[in-house]
Amino acid sequence: MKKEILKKIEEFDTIVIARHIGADPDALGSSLGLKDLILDNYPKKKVYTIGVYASKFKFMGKLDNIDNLDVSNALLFVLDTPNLIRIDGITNINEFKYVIKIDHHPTIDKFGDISWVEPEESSVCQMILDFAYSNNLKVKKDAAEKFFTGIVSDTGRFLYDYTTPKTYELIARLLTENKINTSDIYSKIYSRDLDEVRLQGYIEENMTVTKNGFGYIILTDEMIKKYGDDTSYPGDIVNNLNNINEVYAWAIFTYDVKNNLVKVNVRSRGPVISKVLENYGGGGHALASGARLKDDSNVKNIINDLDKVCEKYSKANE
Ligand SMILES: [Mn+2]
Repeated sequence: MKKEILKKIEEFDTIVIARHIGADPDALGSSLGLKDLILDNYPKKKVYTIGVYASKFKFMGKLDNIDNLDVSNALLFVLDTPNLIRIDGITNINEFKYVIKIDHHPTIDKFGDISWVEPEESSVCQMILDFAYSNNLKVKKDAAEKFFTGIVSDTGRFLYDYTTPKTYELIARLLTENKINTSDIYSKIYSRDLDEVRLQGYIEENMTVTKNGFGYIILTDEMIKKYGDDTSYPGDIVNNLNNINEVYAWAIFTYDVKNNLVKVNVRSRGPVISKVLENYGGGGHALASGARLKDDSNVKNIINDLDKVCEKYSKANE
């Protein structure tokens, strides 16, 4: 698989790299890092990384615009994205000559002329780094920093499931071969606005916890405005509510009035939650999922479904 993918990179002059909407450091690190990797090894290629991102991720690199690009002879990479509707910036992948999917989410849509999907890999950054080393490609500092950022972020600093000996081996080689300033990267990923920290305090104080071990909170537009008016905060905060004895799974529902939707961020330390979110047009990993609802009509249903999943889990583990 990794050899075949390299052959396709060598074959195509124009390469476009896409990833999921609501980009996180793994999505950005893998797409921007793959671009650096290709250009460092094949300087004559034309490579574009597309989509939009929140301003807090500007430090990861610049994105490209392909509005005026003829893609009929281009190779498209879709990274870190299990379903077609979540690809950022592309409505029809069939406009491209050849499509390669690389992902570590469980498959939702099968697509791609090549589909390299490994749900047990910690991150797509880890997969691309593995791809690079397996093919003896040069991994220079620019790419190395992006891969490091994505792996650190998707593993929660080597804390979550799927942080394996392979993760540490790849990181060890990366840090041996590249002088990268890891503390600078950590502070870029983990420095937070006071508003966000205070919003987390509000959530911790006011979250509802059911007798089945499901914790949730609904953030109104008023609350969002009170704490800095940034609807990307909950997506970050949700990762920090782990390891509470009374809570097996937890969710934050956020009214995003500007974009006319309700964002749902869910995490779990046991019960599989992704199936519930898939039923409402979302999805993700077994223990980390989300959805974007076009209105609030299903909020109660999602709360009930997730509570049931926790009930089942708590009964099985009593
Ligand atoms: Mn990822």
